[in-house]
Formats: sequence, structure tokens, C-alpha cells
Amino acid sequence: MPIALITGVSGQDGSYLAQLLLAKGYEVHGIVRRSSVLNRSRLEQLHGANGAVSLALHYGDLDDPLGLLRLIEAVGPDEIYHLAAQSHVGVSFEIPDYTSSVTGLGTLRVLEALRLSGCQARFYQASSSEMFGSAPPPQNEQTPFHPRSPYGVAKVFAYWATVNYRESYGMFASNGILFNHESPRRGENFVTRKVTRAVASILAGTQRELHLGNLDAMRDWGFAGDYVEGMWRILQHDQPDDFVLATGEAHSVRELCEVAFSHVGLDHEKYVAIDPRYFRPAEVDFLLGDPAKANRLLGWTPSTTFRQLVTTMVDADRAELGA
Ligand code: NAP
Ligand code: G4F
Repeated sequence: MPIALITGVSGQDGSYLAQLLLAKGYEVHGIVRRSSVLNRSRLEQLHGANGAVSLALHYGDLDDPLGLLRLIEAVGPDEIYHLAAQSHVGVSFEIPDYTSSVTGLGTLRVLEALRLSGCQARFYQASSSEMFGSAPPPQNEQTPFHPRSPYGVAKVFAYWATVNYRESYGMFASNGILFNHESPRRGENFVTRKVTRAVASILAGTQRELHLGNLDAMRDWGFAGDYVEGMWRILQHDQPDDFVLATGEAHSVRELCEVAFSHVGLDHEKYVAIDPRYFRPAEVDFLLGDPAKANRLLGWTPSTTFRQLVTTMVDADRAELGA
């Protein structure tokens, strides 16, 4: 039975990936941070019939290199999926130092712990389309990076650390350069979930307006469940390499609002208010990925359309709020 270790297992992607790997017969271990209240809601799907969680959770933090080394030695994984990060772009402008440490140096710490342990695990780095920043679309593996936020800068560092460990030490270390992917488990302060949650709250009568920033930004939005399958395929490839995962289709935040509100018969223009608080000091205007390489070499294609994604998220939020 192969053994996988996931950092960031309590996050959106970590929960879908753990589910996928358990279904594939892996022994799955996840790293969680200690917090004053338990933050495991996304892992509820993984509870067995008797309530037992079928994955092993270990306390750890990207700020604790020795702890990471001890964990890798104790678990002895065949594959490491490094997903943990301060992952919010807007927030990264408010806490740039922390974001650089966790999202940038954190990757180096996992790579160095892996190297020092002598463990031969394959390593996956959760790289991001935010690294492309202002590079014109469509973006692929050859597109030069031009990050526009502390988060994007930190991810560029982590990307190159992964390439560097591959080239320096012959490690099987790969980057998945993932475009935006969403789901009902998406954090509530990312724009898709903020919108779908607001639609449900407005229907429930507990919210009257939705305050947003830049409605003109274009994003290539896919479903997180499809993307964790891509992560797994990246580590099953015969050699370490870097891959873009994207849908190849872009939509504006305004279109996102139109689809979400019209799904329940509402006109978004009556509810959406522009709020300067949500504009960023520098914006990424247009992300549109070209996933041809992943399609050709990994046989990976996304299965969920933009409309399906948004309406599923609205329906899930309605069900949760009883709206
Ligand atoms: P997410 O929901 O924000 O999850 C982030 C995870 O990292 C959480 O489990 C979080 O733990 C953990 N974490 C944060 N700081 C940590 C620390 N100091 N030590 C240990 N764990 C820490 O993010 P996601 O959407 O699943 O994304 C997964 C990864 O893919 C991230 O690296 C993200 O930057 C990257 N990515 C995401 C997308 C996307 O569209 N979703 C696209 C490209 C790349 P808590 O639960 O305790 O907060
Ligand atoms: O949903 P967002 O916060 O996602 P963003 O910034 O694209 O980052 C996400 O995708 C990256 C991949 O490209 C990941 F690496 C990263 O970890 C994260 O998962 O914002 C999307 C767009 C932006 O242009 C933002 O300015 O929506 C715009 N927006 C407009 N109003 C808003 C809002 N974003 C947020 N979060 N909240 C708003 O009120």
C-alpha cells in the first residue's frame, strides 16, 4: 500500500486529495496545525461509518523545520503533496512577511527536510497561476513569471526551490501550476464562495448586499476535485516535470455574479456594491491557462464547466443555510 503525506490536509485541496488517495488504496497521513478550536470541517467527508477518520493526522507547522523532518522520518512516505500555504492573495498584501515565510520558505523547509531524511518520496509543489501575474494570456509552462503580490512572489520562490532541488539532488520534485479551482469547500473569503454564499444568504433573508472589489478581473475557474486528480497524475508520471492545470476558459468576476444570481432568479445588479476595500494594490487582470501539456502527457482534462461549478456551489450554500 503506497503511503502519502499531505501538508495542508485541512484545506480545500487537501480534503479532496485525501479523499481521492484513500479511494485509490493509499495509507494517507496529513499535517495539521494546532489551533484553539478544531478546524477539521472539510475532513468530515472522510469519517467512516463508525465515525472514525480513516487518515492519520499529525501536528506540524511550516514554521517548524525540525518537526517536518521528524514527521517525514516517522511516516516514511512514497509521495509528499505539499499544499500548505497562506493562500489568500489579498491577505498577502497585509501580511507579506508571514506569507513569504510560510508560502515561500515553507516549501524550502519541506524540501530540505525531505533531502536530510534520505527518504526517496516523490514531491509535489502546489504552484500557482498567480506566478504569471501580468504576463498576457494564455499562459503555459513557457510563460515568464511576473508576480503581482507578495503571495505570487513567494510562490515563484517555492517554484524555483522545487526545480533547484530536482536539478541539484536528483529528487523527484514536480510543480503543478494550477489555475483557480473552487468547490463548495472553498474558503468563504475567495470570490467564488463569497458570491455563492451571498446568494444563499440573500435568499435566506440574512444579507441585503454583496460588497466586492474588481468585477473586471478574468479568471480560469475549474473544479477542485478535477485538479487533485491532476496532482496525483503529476506524481505518477515517469519523470519529474512542471505542468499547468487549467480549463482553458476565462470568465470575469461580473459573469460569475450573473451566473450565480440568475441561477436563483435574482438580478445581481440589484445586490452587488463596489467596495474599495476589496481592491488590491496591484491586480492580476487576466489569467487563462493552456493545459495542453498535461492533456498530452498525463491524459488530464477537467470535467466540470464554469456554469456547473457555480450553480453547484450556489446549491450547496443554499442547502447549508436552508435557503
Ligand atoms: P486553503 O484552503 O487555504 O488551505 C491551505 C492549507 O494550508 C490549510 O490546511 C491550512 O491550515 C494550511 N496552512 C496554512 N499555513 C500553515 C502553516 N504555517 N503550517 C501548516 N499548515 C498551514 O488552500 P487551497 O485552496 O486548498 O490550496 C492548496 C494549495 O494550492 C495552496 O498552497 C495554494 O496556495 C495553492 N493553490 C491553490 C489554488 C486554488 O485555486 N485553490 C490555485 C493554485 C495554487 P489551516 O486549515 O489550519 O488554516
Ligand atoms: O478568489 P480570489 O481571491 O482568488 P485569486 O486572487 O485569483 O487567488 C486564488 O487563485 C490563485 C490561482 O490563480 C491561487 F494561487 C490563490 O491561492 C487563490 O486560491 O480573487 C479572484 C479575483 C481577483 O481578481 C480579485 O481582485 O476576484 C477579485 N475580487 C473582486 N472582489 C475579489 C473580490 N476577490 C476576493 N477574494 N474578494 C472580493 O470581494
